[in-house]
Amino acid sequence: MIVLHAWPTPNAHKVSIMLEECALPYRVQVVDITAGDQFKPEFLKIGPNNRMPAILDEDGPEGAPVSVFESGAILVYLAEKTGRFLPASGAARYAALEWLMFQMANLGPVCGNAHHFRDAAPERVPYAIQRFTDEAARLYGVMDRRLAGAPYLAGDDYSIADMACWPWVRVHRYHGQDWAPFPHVKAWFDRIAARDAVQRGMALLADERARTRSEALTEAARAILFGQGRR
Ligand SMILES: N[C@@H](CCC(=O)N[C@@H](CS)C(=O)NCC(=O)O)C(=O)O
Repeated sequence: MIVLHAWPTPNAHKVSIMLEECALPYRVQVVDITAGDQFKPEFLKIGPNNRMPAILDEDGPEGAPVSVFESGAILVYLAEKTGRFLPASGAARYAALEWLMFQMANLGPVCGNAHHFRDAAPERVPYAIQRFTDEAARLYGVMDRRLAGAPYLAGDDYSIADMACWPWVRVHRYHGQDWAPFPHVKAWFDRIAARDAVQRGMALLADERARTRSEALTEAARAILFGQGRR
């Protein structure tokens, strides 16, 4: 059994989608990041960066339990465990890893900051809003050009790279983006949205999802998530 430590945000949806795609048995352990669960010692043992998602696979390599944090690493782990959605070798493997890294190093951090400065920051900082919104637009453009020539980010086949990017693109409005300039991203988005496993993955803690919206955060949750000078 795999235990998915999660709260319903795009980084956790990547993993719930992959678990559903692979039909792996799993249960969800709630990490309410608005209440500070990410700082509890029992979570920090498997998620030392105090960020979810993290997984504990009770049946890891050689049958021993293993934990993995960082959503990109979790996707690679699950792909290698199941032999699915990441080619074992060759150019197609590196194409999938390229676009997975693109998400982890670019799309996620930039769009996260676009969302933060547009909707959550306690003060309006025009330079930051412009900087991250423009950079998000540039990254959507990079994906659009790629998807003009291929159905999926890694090429012909759906992969963990698509699962990493899709939940972020789903909330594009928070990044100050709309579909009009990115028709190939929109077509790709709709193709993936139609998958049954994606719909099941998006049901992760759906009742709690409204609380993750920045406009619905309480002052106490803001202090936990965005407290200045926290360690
Ligand atoms: N690079 C990490 C990012 C994870 C991340 O930023 N998680 C956020 C929610 S989306 C979190 O747990 N935040 C809690 C905090 O900052 O205290 C990953 O992809 O797993």
